[in-house]
Amino acid sequence: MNTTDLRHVVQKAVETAKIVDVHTHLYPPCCDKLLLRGIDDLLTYHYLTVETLRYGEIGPEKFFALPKNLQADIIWDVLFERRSPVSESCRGILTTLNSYGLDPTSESLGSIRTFFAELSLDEHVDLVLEKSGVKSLVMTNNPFDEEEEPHWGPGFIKDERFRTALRIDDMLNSPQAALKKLEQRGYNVASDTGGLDYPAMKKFLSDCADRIKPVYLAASLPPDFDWSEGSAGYGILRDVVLSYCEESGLPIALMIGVKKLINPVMGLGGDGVGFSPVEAVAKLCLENPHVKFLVTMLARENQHELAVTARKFPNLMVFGCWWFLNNPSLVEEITRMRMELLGLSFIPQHSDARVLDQLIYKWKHSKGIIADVLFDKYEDLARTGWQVSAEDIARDVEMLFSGNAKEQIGIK
Ligand code: FIX
Ligand code: ZN
Repeated sequence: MNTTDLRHVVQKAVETAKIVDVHTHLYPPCCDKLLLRGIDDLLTYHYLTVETLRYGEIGPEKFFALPKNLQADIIWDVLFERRSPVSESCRGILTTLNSYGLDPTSESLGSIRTFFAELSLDEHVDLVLEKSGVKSLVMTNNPFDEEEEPHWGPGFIKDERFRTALRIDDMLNSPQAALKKLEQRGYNVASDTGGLDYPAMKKFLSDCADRIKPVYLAASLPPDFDWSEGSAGYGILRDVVLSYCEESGLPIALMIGVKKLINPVMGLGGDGVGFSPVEAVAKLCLENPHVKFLVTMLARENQHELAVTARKFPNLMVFGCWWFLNNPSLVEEITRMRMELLGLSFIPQHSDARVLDQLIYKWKHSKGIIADVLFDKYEDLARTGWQVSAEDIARDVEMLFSGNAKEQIGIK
C-alpha cells in the first residue's frame, strides 16, 4: 500500500471506528435535566468558566451568581467575540457547532439556542451518539449523589448505550463522612470492637451493584495516594473495595493525581494537578494479581513511568489522556509514547464528557491525533518491509477504540 493509500485507509478506519467511551459524566435520557446538553451547558463547562474568569472582567462570586444563560453570554463575549478562541475547550465548541452545520460567525447565540431547543432529549442523544461514533459510554455514578441516586431504578439501566460505574471516592477519600451516610442508610458499619465493619461496607457495594449493574468500580485519588499500611482509606480499599472486586470480578478504575479545590471559589473548575508516586500503582497490581486495574493519571510527568509499569503488569490497563492532558500536544506525545511502549495494549482515550454534545468534539479531536500516530507507526513498519493490510488496520483500530475497553469492562 503506498503512502497516500495508507493514509486514506487509516483515516477512514479511524473516522468510522465505533467507540466505547470508558469514562464520562453523562446520564441516560431517563434522568432528563441531569443530562447536560446544548449551547449554554457547553459554554458554561468548567473548563471554559475558569478560562473566562482569568481575564478578571468579572469576579467568580458575581459570575456564578448569574443565571446560566447570562454566564454563557459572558463566556461567549470574552472568549469568542473579543478574542480568538484558540484554547482546546473553545475550539471544541466550534467543532461541535460546525458538526451541526451551525456557523457561529454568522449566527447569533440566540439562533444557536433555538436550534438546540428544537431537539427533544431522545433525538439529541441519538444525534450525538451517531455523530460522535460513540456506541456505548460509561457514566460516573456516585451512590452519595443526592440528585442522581433517586434515579437508580430499572429505567436507569435500560438504555444499553449508557453503562454504569460505581464511583466510590467518598469511601476512600473521606471515609468517616461516607460511613455516616452508610449508617443513615441502615448499614451498621461500626463493628462492636470499635473498628470498621468491613462486611457491612461490602454489602453496601454489592447492594449498589445490584441496583445499577456497574461495569467497574471507580475512584479519583489525590497525588499523595500511597498504597501503604496506615495510609488514608488503605484498609477500606484493601479489605472492602479490592476484596469486593476480586469476589465480583469487577475491575476498578483509579484516576490519580487530582488536587481537589486548590481554588474553591472556582467550583468544579477549582481542581488542580499533582505528581503522584506510580510505585503505589505497581504495588497495588503486584499485591492484587486477580484484580483488573484501569488506571489513568493526571500529571504529564507520570505518563512515562505509568506506561513502563503497565509493561510489567498484565492486570494494569492504562487509559485516556485525562482532563488537563486532553490537549492535542499532550494527546499526541502520550499516545506515541504508549504505542511505542505498549503496542496496542492500552485504551488511548476517554472523553470525560459532562455535556452530551462534547462527545462530538472530544472524539473528533482525539481521533485525528490517534490516526496520525497510527499512520506514522505503519510507515515505520513499511520501512522495515512489513506491509499492513486494510484488514490489519481495521483490526488494530477496533482494539484501540472499543475492543480493549470491551474486554476490560466485560461488555459485548
Ligand atoms: O474525577 C473525575 O471524574 C474528573 O474527570 C472530574 O472531576 C473533572 O471535573 C472533569 O470532568 C475532567 O474532565
Ligand atoms: Zn471525570
